[in-house]
Amino acid sequence: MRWLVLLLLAISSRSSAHAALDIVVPAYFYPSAGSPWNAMTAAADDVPITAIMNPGNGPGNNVDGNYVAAVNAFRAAGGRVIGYVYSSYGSRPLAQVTADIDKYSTWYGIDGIFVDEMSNTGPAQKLDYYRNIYNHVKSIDPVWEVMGNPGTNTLEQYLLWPTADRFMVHENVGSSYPSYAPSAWNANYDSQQFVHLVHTESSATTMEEYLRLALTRSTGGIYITNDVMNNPWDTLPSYWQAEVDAVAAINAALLPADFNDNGTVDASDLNRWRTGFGATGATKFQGDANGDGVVDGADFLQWQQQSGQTSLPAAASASAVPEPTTAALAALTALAVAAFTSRLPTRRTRRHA
Ligand SMILES: [Ca+2]
Ligand SMILES: [Ca+2]
Ligand SMILES: [Ca+2]
Repeated sequence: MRWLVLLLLAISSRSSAHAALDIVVPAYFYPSAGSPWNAMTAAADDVPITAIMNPGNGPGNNVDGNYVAAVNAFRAAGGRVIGYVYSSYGSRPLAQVTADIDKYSTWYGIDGIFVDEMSNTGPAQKLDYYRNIYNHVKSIDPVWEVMGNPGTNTLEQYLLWPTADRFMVHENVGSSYPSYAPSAWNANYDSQQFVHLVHTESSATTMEEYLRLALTRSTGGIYITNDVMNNPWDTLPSYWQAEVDAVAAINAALLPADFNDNGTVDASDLNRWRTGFGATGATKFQGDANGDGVVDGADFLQWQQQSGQTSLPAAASASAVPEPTTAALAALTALAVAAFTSRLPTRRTRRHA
């Protein structure tokens, strides 16, 4: 009867565990009075925002009190800040990169490091170079994030080595975004590990379409701006508030049982739950819908309740994974229930051991 208890518990303790979209802002603007840092701070309790601070093509020569104040206010409001360093595609001396990282660590209370100009090819020495940067950041604080920016698709080895926690795999003009195709391997990982930047997109309507499109493209981090080259990152977009509101609306509609974050709850999500069944310390990507870190029957129940639902308007979901037939879904459900119930005794034994 324990399975029944588990299911009843699941019904009573349903909560949301969204892999929410995170707005990743290259915040390459000085925090003077009335700067865009204020608008970011005002939005930081509405949506997840990661701001990349960049005082002077890196941390600059001295700690800057205006940056301290802006960063602290933004983080107090819920925002996250990572510090910009450049790597010249692996040719900048490693000691210079780590010295910049150490300055951020000494001068500012932040959440990690953004490594710009990341190479996206071999040989292994390149991967080692970036792994050394990664290890240096983690030696300062294991919870500090490393975001790498190849600016375009990259090799899976960069993720596996590892060289970064998140990868910026699109940085280009708005007109190129519809035809962009992420590397196929991205879909095998948590969408939160990938970030897309789009600049030179003048239309707020198109911006909203691209946000929904991004959801179907294995990305959890996004930023769209109407600012243009040569520096599209020294202002916030004129439609900033509309972008914040649109991301907040998308996040509110995200389905906890959409384990692969493609906007639709279907058989592919159930497969992910089956693979992850029994896992602890698990993420949504592994099948944990209710955010308790365990993949179990409670999460299956959420999948069942949300099956067939989509978090995307019709236009954007048209390109999503095809719907499985009802019969296929029923068969998968039966398999899943069998897997679930047959493994319960093991779990019960473990609990009493
Ligand atoms: Ca500009
Ligand atoms: Ca899905
Ligand atoms: Ca769970």
